[in-house]
Amino acid sequence: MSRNDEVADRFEEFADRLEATGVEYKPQSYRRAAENIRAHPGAIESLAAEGQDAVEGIEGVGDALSSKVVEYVETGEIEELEELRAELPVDMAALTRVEGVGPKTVGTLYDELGVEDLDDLEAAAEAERIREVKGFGAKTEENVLSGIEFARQASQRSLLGDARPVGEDLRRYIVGSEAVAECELAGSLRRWRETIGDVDLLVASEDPEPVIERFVDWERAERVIESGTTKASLRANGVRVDLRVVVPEEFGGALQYFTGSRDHNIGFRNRAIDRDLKVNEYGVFDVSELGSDGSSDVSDGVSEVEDIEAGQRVGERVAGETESGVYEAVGLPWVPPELREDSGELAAAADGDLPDLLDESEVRGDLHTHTDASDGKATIEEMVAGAAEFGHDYLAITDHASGPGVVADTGVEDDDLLDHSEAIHEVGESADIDVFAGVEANIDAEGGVSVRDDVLERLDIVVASPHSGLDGDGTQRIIAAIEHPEVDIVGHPTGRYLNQRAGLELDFEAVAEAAATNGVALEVNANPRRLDLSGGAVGTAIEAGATVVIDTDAHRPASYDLVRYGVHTARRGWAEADDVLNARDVEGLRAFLAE
Ligand code: DGT
Ligand code: CA
Ligand code: CA
Ligand code: ZN
Repeated sequence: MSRNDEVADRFEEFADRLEATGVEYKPQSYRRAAENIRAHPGAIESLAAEGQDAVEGIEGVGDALSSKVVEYVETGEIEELEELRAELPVDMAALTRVEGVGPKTVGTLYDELGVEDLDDLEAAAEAERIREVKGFGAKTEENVLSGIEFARQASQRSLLGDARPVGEDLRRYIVGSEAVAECELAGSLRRWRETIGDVDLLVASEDPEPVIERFVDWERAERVIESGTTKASLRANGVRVDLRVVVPEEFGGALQYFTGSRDHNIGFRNRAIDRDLKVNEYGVFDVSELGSDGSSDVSDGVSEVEDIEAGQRVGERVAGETESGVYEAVGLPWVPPELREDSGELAAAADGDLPDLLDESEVRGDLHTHTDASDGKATIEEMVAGAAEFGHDYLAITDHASGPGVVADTGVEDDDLLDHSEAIHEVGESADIDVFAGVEANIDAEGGVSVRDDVLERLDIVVASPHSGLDGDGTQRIIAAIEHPEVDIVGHPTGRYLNQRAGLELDFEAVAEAAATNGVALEVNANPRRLDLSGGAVGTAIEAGATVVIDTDAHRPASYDLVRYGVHTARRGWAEADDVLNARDVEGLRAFLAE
């Protein structure tokens, strides 16, 4: 997460807290400033260093807000926000994650019932005390009770899109130490899981002390949780980061171990045991000379932990310096981290059947993007130029049609879509890349598509997405949209928001079969709030013969680079370039659209 995002997050919290205490108008200006700071292409810390005037160059950031930006960048805190936090000591982020609970409700429930966190909220709902508060009823209690588990889980895990930049920034900072021989991200972050419990960072060094010192000195650390001789933990941007320092000859062993997943590692170790080898975080050891030592009880995680606590380096070391050496010692090719979820990857590796995974560089275009004709923040020209600069060969502009679930008044009316399409083609004619004009139509509750057929027919590309009524089983609804003759892509098929709402339940196999039959691509929406389809669903879709497409749903050019989150999500579903529509060249794309 960039510092822009960090400042924007603080402003959004500011807005929530103001709203909770009943302040009017001001919250909107904080939210608007937050949005513009997030979208600002330059680094906010450089502007802050130039002074308040420079910060005020960002639209919507006036005198009062620019001083808070400077204060935050200089001190890591905003005093007024700290005061608001003290005044209303609630876990705003967690509470507002419960569907139907907004900042205003949080403020009222704190005033009336002293609700500070999810446990308090649950207790109040169970005791039927919420219905006694003016403006609330039994329905609110019901919503709270059905939404609280989701919110609780969500509170414990960060979005990949928030955690990954923390890990990457920290890694760049840590390798600045001369004592660091190697440094890699490990854990779920290296596997690109959609949510992250904590960030794991691994360093190879002969001299851990200066590495630990540099780590705990990171200017963006909100708090150092612990600091030892070879391990330390800190919190940054709300995420816990665990650092471990190991000697270089054990780096590969440690990287394999701490990348996980736990289930992958258990399978891997069992395979090693069959070959009289012992695998632990220190490397691979030949224990064939040691008789029964330790090798009979390593098949479950518990005794494994005991092994490691005993610090066992038994037998003769046969691998440990590199991770590929560790796999090789057990008779396997290196397994890409995204596949390490115990979903058949070890058998595939043993049989030489690992997929040739899609690479970030193989994506040639973006087929779901917006401009300021709907709710985007940039013009057609800016979006096209941005795509060319990003390195894409083609771009589809698919502004929202008007309809339910679309921000009020931002959708393009049917009668205006063809004019818009003409304007897009006009820009396309003088561009270095191929530009397609389309629409993002809504899939209604019955699976109908919200734009007239005679309009859809004349567009280059039609994305249809669910935007409303996003609960319950949506299988028939999505299949109906897939069967619509003009639909090319189903956008964010479940409509989920990670950590916020689960979205539609879908029988992915049935959806994928319909998509394959009808020549419709299923989207992996790369926005880190969505990652929809998920990696698991991509796996099912590909298995059923469907084509997937990786789109950013960009509302501004800066969002094109979110595509990497979609690529790695697709890799978690074992996607190869052949499975992915926008890994095709423009001729291949045209052929698909013409089907
Ligand atoms: P997270 O942080 O919840 O998103 O998921 P991970 O996978 O990053 O898990 P974490 O941070 O607890 O540990 C990192 C890796 O270290 C994990 O994927 C596998 C390995 N590991 C940690 N503790 C154990 C254990 O008790 N047994 C086994 N077999 N592996 C472990
Ligand atoms: Ca972790
Ligand atoms: Ca960890
Ligand atoms: Zn969209």
